[in-house]
This record gives sequence, structure tokens and C-alpha cells, in this order.
Amino acid sequence: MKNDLLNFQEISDYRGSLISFEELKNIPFEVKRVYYIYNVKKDMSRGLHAHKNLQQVLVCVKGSCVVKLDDGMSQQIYDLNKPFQGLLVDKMIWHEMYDFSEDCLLMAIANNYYDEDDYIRDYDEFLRQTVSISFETYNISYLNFSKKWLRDPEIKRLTMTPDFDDETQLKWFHSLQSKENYYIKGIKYKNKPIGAMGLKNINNNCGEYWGYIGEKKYWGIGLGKYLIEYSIRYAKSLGLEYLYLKVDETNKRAIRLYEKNNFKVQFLDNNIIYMIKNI
Ligand code: T46
Repeated sequence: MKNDLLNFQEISDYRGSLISFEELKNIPFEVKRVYYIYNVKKDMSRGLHAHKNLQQVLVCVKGSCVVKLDDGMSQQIYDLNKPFQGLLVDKMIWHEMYDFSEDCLLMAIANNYYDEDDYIRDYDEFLRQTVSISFETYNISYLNFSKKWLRDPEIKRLTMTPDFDDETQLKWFHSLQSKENYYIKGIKYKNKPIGAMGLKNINNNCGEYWGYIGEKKYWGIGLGKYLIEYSIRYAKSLGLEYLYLKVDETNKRAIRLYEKNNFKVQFLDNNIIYMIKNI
């Protein structure tokens, strides 16, 4: 993600300092609206949305706050605490503001009027539009794809899938509706089913993460983190406190992914590594 900090020229003399904002000069767009946020209560987050078209510059005129920007691929965190610095929040950037100081006055300079239709407030929808990944109802079409995926000898071994026949698979599929401690989603990328993921053994405070990409051409392009992040969001919505997973010790690519996402090795048993993460 590019660095989006803008430095404004301070005009200072013996009386103090002044900063001015001029559209298409030090503000990189036409200005149609200015608003500010203040009196934000302790531990409150604001934002948590992206705009389809709106561009904004955020200036922390007084006090401080933290802004997290996310373009779907990566995230960057900025401490805003200087009145001569602005943060450009472009369209289609998910943003969250938090850690507001009591005296924080956060001003936003925007290139359009307020329009609720310009907001994307659902993170999954944001990912669908930016990364083209989505998590869908696991229907019969996903069942048919997974039969193909899980019969591939390499995927079968790495996912530790036992032999299965079509009848057992169908029975298992029909049992899904009544399974309370089990969660499954089909993964779509660029409008094509590419894998499945979910949680199993869900109990009071934990669940077991599982997931795989069955279409091998999508291995190694960084999609794995979206499966993990999605499962964490879902686990948090259930009030779970940690997730664990099992991975074959030869599955180096998956182990690297889990370590990168802060899963820690708990123990090794029969060539299977158990990993855990507080969420
Ligand atoms: C953004 C961040 C930085 C209006 O009626 N007019 C306005 O110009 C704005 C900005 C908001 N509103 C209404 C809409 C909501 O009913 O004020 C209420 C609070 O807005 P929201 O929950 O969107 O506030 P924040 O602080 O989460 O987000 C705001 C801006 O809405 C948003 O565009 O990028 O500040």
C-alpha cells in the first residue's frame, strides 16, 4: 500500500501558526464537504467502512488518533497527531479510526456530499469488490467440486481426508443442516468455486479451523490469509476466544501461512502439528 501522508506547509510567525487547504493545490481533489469528529468516547472505533467513490483527507487538528487503512491486500496503521499532516483516504479503502485522545478533533475534507449509498459497510462485500474473493453457502455444486478436489492424491494427503464414496458424501452433506458445532463455506474467487473452509468442533470458547484451496492454480498467490481472517471474524461473532488447527508436518506452505497469521505450535502427534491462536 502506498504512503498516503500529506505534509502541509505551516505558515508561522511570532503570533503562532496557520495552515490553509486549497482544492486541487495541497488537497488533491475538488472539495465539496468538510466535517469533523470530536468528543469520541474512550475505546470507541469509528469508520469501519469504505467508500465506493469518495476521496477524503483526514487531518487531526487537535489531539491524536490512530487510523488503519486496508486496501483488501494489506493494511497500514497511521498515528495522526500533527495538525500539519493529512492522511489521504482514497476510494475503496476500508478505514477505521480508534485510540482517540479525549481532546481529539479529527477533520475530514471530502470531494463529495454525504451519500449513504456511497458506503460499503460490510467487510465481506468490500473483499468481494476488491480482491474478488467471497465465502458462499456450501451447496450441492460445492459438494461436487469438493469430491473432485479431495480425490486429488496430493490434496487428499495434505488435508488428511479418508477414502469416501459418493453416498457417504451425500449423507454427510444432508447432515450439515442439523450440525450445530460445525460451520462450512464454499470459497469463490473471480466468480469460480475454488475451495472450502470452516470451523469444526465448535464449543464454548474455541473451534477448529480447517480450509483448503482445491483449485491448485490458485495456490501460492496469497489467498490463504483471507480464509483465516474470515474464520476469525466468524469465530469472534460467536464469542470464541481461540482457534486451533491440525496440519500435516510435511505441509510446509500451510505451516508458513498459519505461522504468519500468528498460530503457534502446541505439539506434534503422529506427524500432525497442532497449532493454536488467541483471537
Ligand atoms: C468517514 C469517516 C472518516 C451525515 O449526515 N453527514 C456527513 O457528512 C457525515 C460524515 C455523516 N453523517 C451522518 C451519517 C450517520 O448517521 O452522521 C452519522 C455518523 O456517521 P458515520 O457513522 O458514518 O461516522 P464515522 O465517524 O464512522 O465516519 C465518518 C464519515 O461518515 C465517513 O465518510 O470516512 O468519518
